[in-house]
Amino acid sequence: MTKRQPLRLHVPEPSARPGQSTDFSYLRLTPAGAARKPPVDTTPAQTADLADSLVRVLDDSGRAVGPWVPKAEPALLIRGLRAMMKTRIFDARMLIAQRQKKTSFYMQSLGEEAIATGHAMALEPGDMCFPTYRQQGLLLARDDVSMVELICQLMSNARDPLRGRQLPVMYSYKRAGFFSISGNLATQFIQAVGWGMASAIRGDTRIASAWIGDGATAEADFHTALTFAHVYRAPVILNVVNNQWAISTFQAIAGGEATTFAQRGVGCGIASLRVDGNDWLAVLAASRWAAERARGNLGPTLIEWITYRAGAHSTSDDPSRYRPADDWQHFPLGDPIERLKRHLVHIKAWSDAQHDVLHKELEAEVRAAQQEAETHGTLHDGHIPPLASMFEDVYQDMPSHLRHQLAQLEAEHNGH
Ligand SMILES: Cc1ncc(C[n+]2csc(CCOP(=O)(O)OP(=O)(O)O)c2C)c(N)n1
Ligand SMILES: [Mg+2]
Repeated sequence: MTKRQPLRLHVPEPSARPGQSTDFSYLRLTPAGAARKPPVDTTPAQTADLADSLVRVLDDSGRAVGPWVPKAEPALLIRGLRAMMKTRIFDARMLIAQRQKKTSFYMQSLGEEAIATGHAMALEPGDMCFPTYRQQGLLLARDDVSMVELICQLMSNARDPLRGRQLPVMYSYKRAGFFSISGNLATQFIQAVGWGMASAIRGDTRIASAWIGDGATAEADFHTALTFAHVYRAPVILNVVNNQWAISTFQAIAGGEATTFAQRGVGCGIASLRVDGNDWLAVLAASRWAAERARGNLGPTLIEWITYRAGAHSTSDDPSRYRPADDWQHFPLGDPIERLKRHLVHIKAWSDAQHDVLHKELEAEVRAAQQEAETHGTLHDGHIPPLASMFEDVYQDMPSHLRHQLAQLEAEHNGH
């Protein structure tokens, strides 16, 4: 009998653990300007090379190069810079608020701010995003929702618009095209495709934008969404934010090793791009390209955004336990804020002095919003919505058993 070697499985590992240094060559980067830009009516199969390379506009010196340079006035770029800085400052303050027990939980988008803020500026009012918990930049890039309202939810106070029924960071703003965040990962993808299909069935003109993380692509919902989006050419943008980590799990465990998440799209017959997510200009250009395809009945587009989750997964996580502490400093795609700033300085539309002034202005704006929100209470001081509010918003007409329980509650309270 031939002696065969025993079978074994391959278990992917990150290239470094705490105390070591990450070898980022696994990212297989291509230079800025190298990726071609196909016409919006390209066939999905013809995007195969773009699902493997990397769409980048900004080079290391801050120049915008290549076919993907978007048409954008400096004023729009400054709006983008402002939105990213505002998001970062907002996150930093809310992280401190959590440490002060003013809110129970927080999730930052540190290092990933370009993706949501750039994407927001490629969409139109009425389009619907189905975000995960790391796309607060979609809201902060536009002024439809005030920071005061967001902070009231974070602090679970008397003005919390969702009255304590969601995790603090899981906003819901239909009026701002921001679908209620669900903690059940990947549901966003099927919901977005369904919403986009409904928009087309009604003969509407609004498109959907779906959001998922690298880790959550391992969920079945991701694949189901791709099938429906492909079959019906649903007017949807399928965003995969590959920030290298899913809590303590490296992206290779979800299937990113030696292939890309963008290639999943091509395999399903969906036009797909792999894009530098820390390059605000590339984010704007790729998002516009995908939005134009969706709006023109040319079908869905999957975009894999390459970025790095610079902060902890959430306030309940300690990344120093599972990855090198200085990883972000070495991430080859850098800091999205610094990169856009460098570009603006390069085209002489911005200066260090202006940057400092804007930073101070935004800090004051966020601080003032927090102070106003705190006048309605924080988690710490127990200014929560009234107990009886848990009976509201469930049924249009409260059924008798709930009316009875509400009466009981009120009787008990009056008795105390
Ligand atoms: C269906 C489901 N499985 C597991 C979880 C627990 N969970 C919450 S966040 C998270 C990691 C997600 O990582 P990724 O999709 O890469 O997104 P990121 O946090 O990096 O933005 C996990 C496993 C969940 N909320 N829902
Ligand atoms: Mg992730």
